[in-house]
Amino acid sequence: MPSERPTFDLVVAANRLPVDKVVTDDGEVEWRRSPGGLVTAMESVMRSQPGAWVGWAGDAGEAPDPFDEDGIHLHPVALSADEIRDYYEGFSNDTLWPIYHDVIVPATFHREWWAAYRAVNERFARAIAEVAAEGARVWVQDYQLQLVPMLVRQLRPDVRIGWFNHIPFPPVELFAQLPWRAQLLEGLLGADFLGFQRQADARNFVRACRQLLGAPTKRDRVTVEGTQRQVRAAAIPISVDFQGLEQLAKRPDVMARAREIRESLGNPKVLMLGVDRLDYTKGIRHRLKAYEELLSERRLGPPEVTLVQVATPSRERVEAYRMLRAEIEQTVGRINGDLGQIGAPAVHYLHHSYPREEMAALFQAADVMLVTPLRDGMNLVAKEYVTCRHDLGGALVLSEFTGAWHELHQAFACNPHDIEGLKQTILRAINTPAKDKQRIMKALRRRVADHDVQRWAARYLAALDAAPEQPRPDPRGRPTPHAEDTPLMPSPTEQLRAAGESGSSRSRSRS
Ligand code: GDG
Repeated sequence: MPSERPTFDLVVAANRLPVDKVVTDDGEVEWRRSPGGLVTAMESVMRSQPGAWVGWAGDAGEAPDPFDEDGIHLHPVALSADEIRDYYEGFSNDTLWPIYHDVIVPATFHREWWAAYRAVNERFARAIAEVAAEGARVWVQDYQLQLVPMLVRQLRPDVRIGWFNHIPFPPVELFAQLPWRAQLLEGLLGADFLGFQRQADARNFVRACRQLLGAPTKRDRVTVEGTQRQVRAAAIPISVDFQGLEQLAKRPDVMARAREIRESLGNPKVLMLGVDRLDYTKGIRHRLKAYEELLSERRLGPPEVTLVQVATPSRERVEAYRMLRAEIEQTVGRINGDLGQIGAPAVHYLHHSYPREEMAALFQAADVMLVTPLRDGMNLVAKEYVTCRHDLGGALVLSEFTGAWHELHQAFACNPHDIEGLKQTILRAINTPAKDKQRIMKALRRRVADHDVQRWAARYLAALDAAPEQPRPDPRGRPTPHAEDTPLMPSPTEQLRAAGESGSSRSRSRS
């Protein structure tokens, strides 16, 4: 058991630490808290008990020494430039991301990417084992760290392990394409509790365990064969910091900025807004197509109507993202060329990231918010929009393929694949009488206010604590056998033993 280092009763592990490195003018290194919902949720939990956060600090090469920031102990994990390419951009974002999002673009499989994913997951597990106190709660985040639950269990059978998936979990028919499907499932089954955005995601996971591992399942539980261990998989949808964001949106300078934005756009009758990471899952192309058709059919048109599309730069070293960017920018150019007017472009396209204040002002300025993903774990933008509309103005067009839609049923629902239907929904969102839209907005806001991110974190940890006491694995760390079939690939235990063999795996690679 470690050592002179401090240990913690709550350990969060995520691909990234919740801070960004900033080098000041005089060359000093500072760490600035990145303002995500997860950090806010953790702040609320870590206020009552000190906690540690294990994650990558964002630069290639050696990791900085552990440090404390605003009451959280930050424990950086190193990634080499090759690992950023193979584990992060490769396996996480070009293998898992497309498979988990309905294969909107084809997934790429490379055995050396898998080897890097395994090696990095193992490094995370060791770092967690180092900072976790006896009997600690370990909360692992997201698809980049799916082997971590089992690896931590092997190193530290005394801790309680949870994992939360921020993105969808795919139907077994898609998941089964992964050459490493069995290892991923076994990695996750190292947890005591697995949290998902939707019930359908949890069900997909349970079904994958039954069909691909032959594991016995009952309702939301999977029994890990040979150990009698039971793992529960359930939906606990993530949310936003309702109070904090609403307060920001009520600030006089933010409200004044919202008015200024409308003025600078020529006070259009209808301002439509899209805010997304520039990702093929977000349905930006479908949104632009529907908008372009509405304009060319003269059912809408500038200067009365305009669209602001914020497309935050994302994963620009992955080919599918470079192609998407080129396509979106070409489409915006065509729409403006064909349908814009002098001083009144049809689309204001912004490939930037903005401060939170500006986002809150944009949300308040927009009459119609277009959230049209083809598949999205949750989509926090939808919840942020309604949070900012304390004036009960605005209308939310929301894709049925987002996790958010399962909570925000009153929104103007759309199927983004159905361009004709999407056009009708946009027109409905514009033309519904203000009184009815206010009633809808009130209901949406109530839902988000009652189910904010603090409640999400509290519910998650309560579910983790309530997970059944587990018979602990054989201390000799023997791999868990499959129920009926022989393992398709070595189990994580065997992978752990085989660590260091990545050279031979590289030579077997398909690429
Ligand atoms: C993953 C899942 C799930 C965007 N541009 C700017 C900016 N943003 C903020 C938004 C929002 C966040 O980024 C994006 O969150 P989403 O939920 O929409 O999408 P992903 O990034 O894909 O997140 C998703 C989420 O994890 C949480 O579980 O909902 O399904 O894919 O908060 O406001 N923020 C600022 N400037 C920008 O330019 N400040």
